[in-house]
Amino acid sequence: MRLYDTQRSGNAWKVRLLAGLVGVDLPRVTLSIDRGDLRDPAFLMRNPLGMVPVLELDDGRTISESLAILHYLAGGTPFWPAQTFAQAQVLTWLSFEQAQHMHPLAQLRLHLSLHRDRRAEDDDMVRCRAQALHALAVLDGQLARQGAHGWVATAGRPSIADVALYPYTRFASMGGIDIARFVHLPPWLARIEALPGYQPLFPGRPDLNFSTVELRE
Ligand SMILES: N[C@@H](CCC(=O)N[C@@H](CS)C(=O)NCC(=O)O)C(=O)O
Repeated sequence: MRLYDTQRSGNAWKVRLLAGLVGVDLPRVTLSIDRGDLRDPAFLMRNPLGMVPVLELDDGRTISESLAILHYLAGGTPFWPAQTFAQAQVLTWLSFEQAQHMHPLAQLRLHLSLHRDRRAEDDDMVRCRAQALHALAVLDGQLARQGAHGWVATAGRPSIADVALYPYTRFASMGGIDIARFVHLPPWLARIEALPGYQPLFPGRPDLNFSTVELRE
């Protein structure tokens, strides 16, 4: 099994994070968007959408979309609960992540920190900021309901909902959002970072979680 990713992809970070938490060794094939690797015909055979992450199984079959990969890797582990009701709760928050959370936070990080091709005052960035603040407020409210040491979907223990929501919440400051304005988010991020097997964005380098440059291979 191997993971196609890019160095700074938050969606691929979800997968590497879960692999670390469940103790799965996941070799990486790290591609570069700037080099055009995601438009390469060989990569498009693996994922016609031209996006990472992609998980390639040993028999050559592939799974794309971060949440589908998380579901695949979490099967049989506590990160995918056994009870149907708890599974439904997890799916609710995974759906929230894709529909409301990831996109505005990713756009802010991409344009204000990585590409630096927009100003915070630009209309689309103002819109993304409002959407991101709303999503973070919803997440903060959910964590408040789950109690002081609770997790997003399953109060008693972390699930793939926590894993999926972690990277782009962690990146919020790169989009100009001060996470400290939300009472419950910083301790939840710290709880995830204290889990055995936690993986930073760059292996062994938690100081590079907010890196704006690709490291040379
Ligand atoms: N819904 C997808 C989104 C994946 C996604 O946006 N991947 C980005 C990297 S984080 C990508 O591959 N972008 C390619 C491009 O911008 O050309 C998921 O959750 O996996």
